[in-house]
Amino acid sequence: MRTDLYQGHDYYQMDEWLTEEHKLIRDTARAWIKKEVSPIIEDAFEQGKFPKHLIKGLAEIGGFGPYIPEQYGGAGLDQISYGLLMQELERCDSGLRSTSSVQSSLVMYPIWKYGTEEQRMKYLPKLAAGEFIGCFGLTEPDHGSNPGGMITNFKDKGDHYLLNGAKMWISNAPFADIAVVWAKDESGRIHGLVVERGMEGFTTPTMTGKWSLRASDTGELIFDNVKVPKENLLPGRSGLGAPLSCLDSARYGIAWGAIGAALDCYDVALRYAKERQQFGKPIAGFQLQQKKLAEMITEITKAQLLTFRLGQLRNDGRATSAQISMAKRNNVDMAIHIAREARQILGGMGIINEYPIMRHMMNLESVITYEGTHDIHLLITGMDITGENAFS
Ligand code: TGC
Ligand code: FAD
Repeated sequence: MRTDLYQGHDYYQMDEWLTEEHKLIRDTARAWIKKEVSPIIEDAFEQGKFPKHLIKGLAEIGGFGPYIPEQYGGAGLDQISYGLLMQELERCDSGLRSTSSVQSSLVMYPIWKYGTEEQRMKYLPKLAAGEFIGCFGLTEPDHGSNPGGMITNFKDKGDHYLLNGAKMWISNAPFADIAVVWAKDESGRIHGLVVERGMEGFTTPTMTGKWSLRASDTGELIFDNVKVPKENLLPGRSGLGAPLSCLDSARYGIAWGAIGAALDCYDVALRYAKERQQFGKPIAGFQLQQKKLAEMITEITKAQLLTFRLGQLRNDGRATSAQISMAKRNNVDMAIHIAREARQILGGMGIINEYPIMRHMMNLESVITYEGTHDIHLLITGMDITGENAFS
């Protein structure tokens, strides 16, 4: 088993912008990961299972609802803290960050923002403590990039709603206790509903065969005449903007997370290049390897600056959806390139699981697709700057 020697890289001294609390949150997460997760993550990835015994520890480091107010069990932290946590988690594995960001931004966030006080008190403290795991059902087999076309629907039956349809590619679905599901009412308007495991007609088959994000469980959500109590509808917001606003929060977390994956690849490649000797000297002494490493730290530093500024804007409530799209798209693409370059620096050793690089590379293929594909985020920027919609 490889010892996790990771140390952060801060080429532009951005740590000076962090508070003592930020550093404590980051360092606590890093220490927990090195002790509890790094030793088992390759195994979990190989087995294709999320290691559920980590849920308690994830809750303890603030991984579930870091910015949700303390009165609901969250940690009441700011957006930079949330970002730093996502960066540390994805530094280890994108699937680990997924579990945390889905729970925080796609399950707790909509219940907090659009739920009743009763719904908040019923679900949020349990989700924050990891006693409940949630999932978010937006994507359908025939509606991925275009969620507005969804066909999952519910009918008002007087004392309950009757829910029918199917969702696909849902992170955490196979073991989630609750699902925040987006479905159309009889007039075609989209609403969020909390569907609980055990409701008759609700099943969550596991999706198998993934070569990416293997340490995260992915499944379907099937609704076959599910009777959903009326009090499970989230009344605070309807329309496609409701789920998309949750995505803003999760995409912001991914922007930070992707930097974590890139930092890990860079860290491993830099250390390897200094140690590995060929032609009588360390390969770090060859210009071609230096070019790769120098470009990596340049791109990481640019992404760190972009994302830190985005965090400040989010703290002030001023970040736009289009700014978040730009950061998600740029950072994930940057991380994929760095993973590919880092793998080459390790030569043959780059392809085996003694090092994390191939795992990051495979994971990032999901990250560049979910929460809006690379293309969709470009079109969001395109529409923002031109005013022209090129989606349809
Ligand atoms: P469009 O007409 O542009 O917008 C419909 C309404 O929504 C509003 N809106 C937003 N509101 C809040 N936040 C945003 N980011 C918003 N973007 C748009 C918009 O103002 C409008 O409001 P109103 O009041 O006028 O009705 O919608 P469209 O149908 O043209 O679609 C736009 C598009 C393509 C950008 C959008 O649908 C999109 O982002 N597609 C990508 C789908 C996606 O990202 N799916 C993610 C599924 S969840 C997931 O992947 C989890 S992975 C988790 C993990 O494991 O980490
Ligand atoms: P499609 O929408 O079919 O896109 C296929 C290709 O066409 C892409 O390259 C896309 O960019 C391109 N394309 C589509 N529309 C346009 C256009 N207008 N112009 C130009 N190009 C276009 N969803 C959830 O709801 N909850 C989850 O928890 C969740 N977890 C996921 C976990 C994993 C591991 C994965 C892989 C996906 C997950 N998703 C989840 C689904 C994810 O959000 C979708 O896969 C994603 O939104 C893309 O949808 P799609 O796969 O149907 O691709």
